[in-house]
Amino acid sequence: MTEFKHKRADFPEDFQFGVATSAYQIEGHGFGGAGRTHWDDFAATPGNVVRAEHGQRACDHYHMWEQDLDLIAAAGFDIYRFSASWARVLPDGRGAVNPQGLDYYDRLVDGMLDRGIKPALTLYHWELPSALADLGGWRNRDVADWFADYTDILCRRIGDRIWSAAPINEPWCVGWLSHFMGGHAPGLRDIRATARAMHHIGLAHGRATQVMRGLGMGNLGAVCNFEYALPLTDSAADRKAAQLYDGIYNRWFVGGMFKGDYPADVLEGLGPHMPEGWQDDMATICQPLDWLGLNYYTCKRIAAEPAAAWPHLSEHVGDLPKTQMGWEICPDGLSHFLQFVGDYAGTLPLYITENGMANPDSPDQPDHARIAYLNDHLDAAKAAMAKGANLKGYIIWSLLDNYEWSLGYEKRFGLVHVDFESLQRRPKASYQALQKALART
Ligand code: GCO
Repeated sequence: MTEFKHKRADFPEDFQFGVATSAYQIEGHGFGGAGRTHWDDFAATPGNVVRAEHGQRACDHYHMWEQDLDLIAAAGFDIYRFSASWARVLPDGRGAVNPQGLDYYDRLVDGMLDRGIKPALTLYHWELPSALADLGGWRNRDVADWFADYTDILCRRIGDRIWSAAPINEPWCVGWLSHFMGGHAPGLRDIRATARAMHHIGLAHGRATQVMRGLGMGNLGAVCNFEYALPLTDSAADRKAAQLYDGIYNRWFVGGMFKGDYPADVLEGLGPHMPEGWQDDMATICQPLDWLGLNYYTCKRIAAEPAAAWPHLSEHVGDLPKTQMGWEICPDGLSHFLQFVGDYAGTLPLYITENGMANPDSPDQPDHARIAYLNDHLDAAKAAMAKGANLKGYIIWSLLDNYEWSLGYEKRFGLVHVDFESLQRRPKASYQALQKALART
């Protein structure tokens, strides 16, 4: 497939398109006085990251940002969803500010506005300052205050020009993937740490939201990731296991943030490990929000494992065609979640804040698979809109090939190819197809 089936004109007038990136994955953390992060520590530990790759140089967006913003503008995107690095602003996570860091985000935001691009800020996309990790990181309740202070310092500088803001990207990854599964920094496999992190993330979200409201910022939301949980077989046990997986992955954070309540099935397992008095925090976690962002990539097949420890389940991959990540391509899940989140977000505007695929792209090979993937997911989005989902925008992960965390630089998610030796950027066929589809006629 070489063309997009969908055109801008096929969507409502106020529907917007965008691209997303994150700080540690593209900026080059070795530049500009940024402090050490727990991702630098995680990557420096054998076995955590493919080839021990890290984000010290990444795409060198720190120096090449003008060129990258030009690419966003030239494609016709309305929104750029970017993140700021806590350790670039506050190298030790609190205390001394790095003025170069604030200057950098200031330039970046002005650069977006100069090009007619709306800045959609995420405050935390996973690079916790190492100095805070030393103090327990997300396990320490104080993280909510540290995060509120960082939010205040950054947003006093750039908040007046931000179009939208969300505190924490993909709470499930920050909590469960990083503290229960050990797949992301800090690489823990510990249920007590998990329960605490999963609660303190919500608290930090709530506190940061209060700070931004206090500064007069509007259009504040949350960005959660959702994975479509399907039972491996039709047995009652597998169906129950899939439901619990759904609770942990898809219902815990929106439950806290939109209802001030955690799902009972998940509390059965996490409850005994929660910090004392957690119930008193629910009002802070549940702040009024202006929108909900959904990051969606794939489905998972879940089987019951009665002999294993809670949550007594195992994860499997089914037979659908797969991306370079080995993730099944399952657009049905996207329509499902666009309906499902209505139970939490009501009639608030929804944004797909991430969707996209990794593909083994080379500059001379058109990425037709990505065009098909995006087309199919836009089909699913439109189906949900036809059923009433209040979807207002579609943001693609990602602008550039970048640092795919524990999988290093091998998995290419970009609309633009990056040669990690020369750092040369080359728009892929998907970029060109989107440029045509987004043109205002
Ligand atoms: C995410 C992430 C990105 C990943 C992408 C692909 O929010 O999950 O924001 O950092 O690179 O999802 O795995």
